[in-house]
Amino acid sequence: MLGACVFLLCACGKTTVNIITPPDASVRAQFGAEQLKTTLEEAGYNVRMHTAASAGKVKGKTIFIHQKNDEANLKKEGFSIKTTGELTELTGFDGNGVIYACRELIDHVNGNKNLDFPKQVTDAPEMVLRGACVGLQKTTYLPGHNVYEYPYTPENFPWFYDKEQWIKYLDMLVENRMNTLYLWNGHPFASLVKLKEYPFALEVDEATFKKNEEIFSFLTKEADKRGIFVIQMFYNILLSKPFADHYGLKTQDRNRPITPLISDYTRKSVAAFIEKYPNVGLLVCLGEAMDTYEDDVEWFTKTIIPGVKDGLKALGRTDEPPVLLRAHDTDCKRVMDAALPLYKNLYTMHKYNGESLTTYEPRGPWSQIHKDLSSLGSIHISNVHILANLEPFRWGSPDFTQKAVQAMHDVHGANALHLYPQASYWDWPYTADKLKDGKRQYQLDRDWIWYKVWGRYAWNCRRDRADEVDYWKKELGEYYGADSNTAANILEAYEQSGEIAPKLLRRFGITEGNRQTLLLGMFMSQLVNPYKYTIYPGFYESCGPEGEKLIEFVEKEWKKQPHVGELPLDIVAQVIEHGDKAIAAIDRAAASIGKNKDEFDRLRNDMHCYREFAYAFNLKVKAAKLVLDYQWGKDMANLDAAVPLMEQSLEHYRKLVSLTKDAYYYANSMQTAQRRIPIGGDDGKNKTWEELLVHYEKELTNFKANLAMLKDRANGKGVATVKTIQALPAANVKLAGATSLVKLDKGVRLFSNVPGAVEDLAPELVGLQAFTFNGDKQREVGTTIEFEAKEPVKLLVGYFRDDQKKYAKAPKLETDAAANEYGQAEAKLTNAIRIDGMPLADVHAYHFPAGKHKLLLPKGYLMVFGFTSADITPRNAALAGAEETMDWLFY
Ligand code: ADA
Repeated sequence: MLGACVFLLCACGKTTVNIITPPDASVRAQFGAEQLKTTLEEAGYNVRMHTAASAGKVKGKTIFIHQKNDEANLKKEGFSIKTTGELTELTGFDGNGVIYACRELIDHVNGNKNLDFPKQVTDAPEMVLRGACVGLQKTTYLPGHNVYEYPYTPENFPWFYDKEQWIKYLDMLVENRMNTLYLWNGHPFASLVKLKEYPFALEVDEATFKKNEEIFSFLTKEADKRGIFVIQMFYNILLSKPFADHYGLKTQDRNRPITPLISDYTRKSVAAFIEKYPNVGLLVCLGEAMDTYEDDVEWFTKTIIPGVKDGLKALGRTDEPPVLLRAHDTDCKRVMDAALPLYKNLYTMHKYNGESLTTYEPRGPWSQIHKDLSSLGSIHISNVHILANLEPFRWGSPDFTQKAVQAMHDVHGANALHLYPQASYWDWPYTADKLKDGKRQYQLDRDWIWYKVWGRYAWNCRRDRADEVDYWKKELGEYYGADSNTAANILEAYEQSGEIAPKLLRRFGITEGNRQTLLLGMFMSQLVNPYKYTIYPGFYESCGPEGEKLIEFVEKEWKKQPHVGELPLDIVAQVIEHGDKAIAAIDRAAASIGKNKDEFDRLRNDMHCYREFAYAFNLKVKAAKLVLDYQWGKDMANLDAAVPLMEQSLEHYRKLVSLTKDAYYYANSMQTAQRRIPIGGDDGKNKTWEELLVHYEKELTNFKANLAMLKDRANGKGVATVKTIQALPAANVKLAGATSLVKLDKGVRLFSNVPGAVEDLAPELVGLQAFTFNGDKQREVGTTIEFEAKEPVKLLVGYFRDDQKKYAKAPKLETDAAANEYGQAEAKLTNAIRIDGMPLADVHAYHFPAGKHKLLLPKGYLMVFGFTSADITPRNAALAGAEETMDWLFY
């Protein structure tokens, strides 16, 4: 029978290729060989598989696979390929080395369509971990749940149970030489393990639990075969909902102390997980639901590590599987210093440019964090986190990526990569694209180039740029069935457009965090007074080259001071040029696309979107510059001149609306009140350009009206109305526990341990029932407010404007996704109260419905000014002095 087949195949004129594997080939080596076989067969060859023992004397083209870790010239995961005559020998240092050697030949067969394999190649990856993540997260919160809380169920994540899709994903990772897969979830344990001591903690039903066990083992087995290590990420301190309900606790509360119960539950969860899934690593986020660095150290050393050790002990293991520690929302170096004596195999991870992609020239305090961590000597992973400024358009600039990976090595000292999806992280596996047939597009299909660019440079970022251009032309030409010229144009479009969002965010943004969705645009008020929106500290210093914000630039112009670094007007000039070049290139390519035409049309549309966006932004920046000139020179002509620029900006924005209306469901995939810039994303609103247009039209109308009013005033016509500010009425609530209250006014003391009294305060606050505290006690145990309200109320909390450790930290969405849980993220009144000898303070309002409530506030000095039901108009109460800001012109 076999003879007959061989004869038949030979009769069809197929060339035969022999693949010889070692008799004791590892699972990975076998997998590599199988993949090679499939590729050769698909390319029209007849493949015969042999083992070294049974091969005998084979004739013709032969690929001999070896796995040897004693070859002097080979490194971990490395390989060599040697071809002499008809014989090509592949030698992998380990299983992964064999897989990658096979992939090298696969790429050769696919790219060159021949068997002229390289005479001699030796290669190995630069980065030791190269991986991507998938979020078991959703665009909105589940009812009754908070951020990150998504049990693993077929209802929540149908795709998670789709084996075919996983195979496709894992194969994509292998194709890109990636060796790690991360799964992100708040608290995965209660979906994956049962605890004898806490059986009620399980948050999925029996049938789902079985499915989870099954799919987890499937996934880890298939991943392992491909040389991929699966790592489960989790946040702390999160409790399963049924566990929390059982004990009357919240699932997460940043300000609660560590208790023996929650520590024991978590320790047992971790132990059970390690015991049950010995091949799955853990990625630990010591936050966001945990407040102080002291707690972080304690939690990691006394709960997490003991949990891992308990699991290992139960298995009788003495080795230490890797445990990865995120630097997000903690002092990672401090935690590492405390943990390393207890557990050696620790890795660190930190965000590359925060939650956006902004630069390949990182610097400043965030680079220092990387340097401190990489100098510990353990493996340091660079995390290309949520790309908040790239959502939702296509992005794939090889040049930018290569330079970014070089910076990871050279500036940060990182030697591993963790990669988020390019867009739509919270909506995995789908993209935001609206397809003509009403189906959803898969990220894996659309964003192939995203994984390819990062995978390629994680392997080796020192490749020659000229060769790289050829390489990407070939890849793009292959994908779009296009000739080299056309492919060069597509590449040009990617590289030009790839600069737009990074440059604009780093020069004009409020934050790199997903608090901001850049590609929806920004308000004039945000351009002329960014400080009002709380620029995230460290962002400008870290996420781009040195330069000036628009507001600084204009000030220097007026003061005739020298400019430094990257300047805002240069940047907008550059981005419109990038936009023009991108569309010129993509339009040139359009006539010669042979394959994937629909996808090309979408890519082309994205390029046009980027260009309109750049134009709209440029004109707005120019208008904002004139408004800032008015701030300094009081020349009304500047304001007049801003109007047509804003109008023209809107024209481009309208084009953007029409380009996106039928192309995109949304811009941002995190569709919650956590998104604040350009405008709140509460209840999934304000996620399309069409929705934003209305707001941008309104800001122009407001501006025109305010300008008319200014002119009237200048002509002595309008009457300047001076609004008197009313005190907020105190709301009636029933307080639980012993509380000491005082009627708020000048001269009262709010801290029993501080001599200073209230020196000055915003009129809104006068007469409210403020609490008095002992600040030292607040530092030690935090502040708890328990009350019952008959109607919806706001609790007013004062945070000092000072980052010394003794003061409680105001809510910050960049490190605490729950920081707007009560609508408290932004200060309502800034510079609103001064106590003798203490810094000025801002007032945040925590909103509560009628009912009983218990609120834990962070540790450190803070003030509580009592309750009101009245609306509060946000404003700068200006106790620091009335700085003139121009944002009012747009309200
Ligand atoms: C911020 C961000 C979250 C998440 C988090 C993290 O809080 O808003 O969406 O990305 O960081 O885990 O880094």
